[in-house]
Amino acid sequence: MAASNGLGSFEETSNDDIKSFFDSSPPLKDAAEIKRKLEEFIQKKSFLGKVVLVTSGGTTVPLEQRCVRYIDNFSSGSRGAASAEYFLKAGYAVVFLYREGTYQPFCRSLPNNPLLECFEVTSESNITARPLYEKTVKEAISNTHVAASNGTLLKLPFTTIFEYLQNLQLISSSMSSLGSSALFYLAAAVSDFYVPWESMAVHKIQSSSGPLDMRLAQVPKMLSVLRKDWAPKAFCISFKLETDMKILLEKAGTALKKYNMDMVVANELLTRKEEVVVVTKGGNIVVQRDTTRADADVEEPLIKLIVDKHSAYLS
Ligand code: PAZ
Repeated sequence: MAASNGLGSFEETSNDDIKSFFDSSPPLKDAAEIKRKLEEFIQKKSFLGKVVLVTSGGTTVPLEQRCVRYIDNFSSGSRGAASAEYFLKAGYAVVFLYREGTYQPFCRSLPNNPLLECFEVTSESNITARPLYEKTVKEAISNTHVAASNGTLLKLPFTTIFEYLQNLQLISSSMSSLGSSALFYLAAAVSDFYVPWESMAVHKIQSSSGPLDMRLAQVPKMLSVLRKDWAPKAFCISFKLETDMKILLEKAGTALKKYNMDMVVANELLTRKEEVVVVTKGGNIVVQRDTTRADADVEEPLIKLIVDKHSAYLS
């Protein structure tokens, strides 16, 4: 399945396409509660400064309404989690819209099962971090606590393409009140194709019916409506992932113009942790990881660049 911020190829998406996508989607669970949390978060933050939406991880496309099988989009969530950390350090409030089960801010260097691997029972009433993980665990706990007590990190999970886009719409319209202080950093890998809910099998598809022949519809291009209607004044950054370097910059450049983005971050699958190219109307900027430091992330210079550009945009 192709992945490209819901961009796919570059045909126009009409408001009718968008409306019919949302009308036919299964209702978002807890939508009222998500809206309430967002409003509380944004109202508080709007007095203090800048708010960024970081999207992270891949969306699934269910094949059955009572879903047993689905198509997935590649993304570990490492980019989004690392970026959220650097935005928090730069003083932003962060709405972190993430795929359930993917990397989380401040916990990227912990093993998958931190409780069992990082801690040991030292006496009947004591559990302590094992020496190997002590520093990482301390940092993870204190950074998470700082974000929680400052109220600067709001985490919202998604799994399916329907949940992702419904959340994106809710968050964008809540953030539109922030005007140009709002930053959209759309690093999630979003399905380009999906099975519309009303034409989806209800129950598990049976192999006894023979080979599976399935037609996928195109996901409407939400970036254009986000830019035009949902958050017209915000600073918008989308991502472009390709595996063929020859087409990467051209596709990123097309997305920049077509969706009127402020930046498109272009990355190639195998080198994405080392280097990205930030495509802007003023030219391309290559951003690389500091290779003299083993634990340096490419997100560190990337977020610094974005924070500077967003400040310039605000002033
Ligand atoms: O999540 P991760 O760190 O494994 O990978 C990040 C990424 C490649 C998914 C992201 O940088 C990206 O390019 N997202 C947009 C993908 C796309 O839809 O083109």
